[in-house]
Amino acid sequence: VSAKLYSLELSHPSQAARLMLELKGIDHEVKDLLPGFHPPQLRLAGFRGDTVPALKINGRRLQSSLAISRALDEIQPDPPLFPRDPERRRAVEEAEAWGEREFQPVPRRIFRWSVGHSADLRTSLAKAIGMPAPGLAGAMNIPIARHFARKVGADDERVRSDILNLPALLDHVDALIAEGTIDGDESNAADFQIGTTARVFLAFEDLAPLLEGRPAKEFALRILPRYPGRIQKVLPPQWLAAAGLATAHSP
Ligand SMILES: N[C@@H](CCC(=O)N[C@@H](CS)C(=O)NCC(=O)O)C(=O)O
Repeated sequence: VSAKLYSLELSHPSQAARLMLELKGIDHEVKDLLPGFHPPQLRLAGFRGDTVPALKINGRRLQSSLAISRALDEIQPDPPLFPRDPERRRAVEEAEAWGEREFQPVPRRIFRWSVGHSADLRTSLAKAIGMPAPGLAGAMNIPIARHFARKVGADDERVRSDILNLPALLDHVDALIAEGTIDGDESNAADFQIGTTARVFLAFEDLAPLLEGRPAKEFALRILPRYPGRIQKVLPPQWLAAAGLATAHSP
């Protein structure tokens, strides 16, 4: 089996796909695309959609973390990403689907809103990917940053409510851990889908405190010990306070 994973370094579902390839022991190359220029790069590699993870494996082109988890189980059944017991399999599929549909988009919207609103963050991201003159590159990237925020509906109202709802989403992750659907002895597709998303929240300086003391935090760090990004404090203090987060302005 030879595999090439197209990824964005900070993309949590791309990290999930990489971890699943590692679990399967499938030899693979990871190609990190240039953020903002990834759609034409993916087109050139023969993919139809704009999103990563995208995987070339055995002559097939797969796009979306859900398609990748299933294909990997077909190509290399052991160790399985979905339990063989039908009832447990259904629980894992449901948790994975929830993770992809409800949980995964949240840090993406908050991240893209943040990039569109913070020159400091744009500069540090430009620096991290080795752009020359990062301050200038960061300033020129406002239209690109806002385009990608609009593409996922990351407007003020949506992001404010994402932050407000985050404790309820983390409650759901903790419940899935408590019932044993995720965070068991053998990692499954839902572990990678949900664990990588939970891990990204720890990289947001504003949001990490929401995970403090939760089983979701240990779980996220176990699934993805190192995440390459760090998102400094850029979110409006009123939005954070509404989600129960103390801010610098609180007593
Ligand atoms: N939900 C899909 C899509 C993932 C997705 O939206 N990935 C983001 C990066 S985290 C992306 O590639 N976005 C590109 C774009 O919006 O142009 C999956 O799980 O594969």
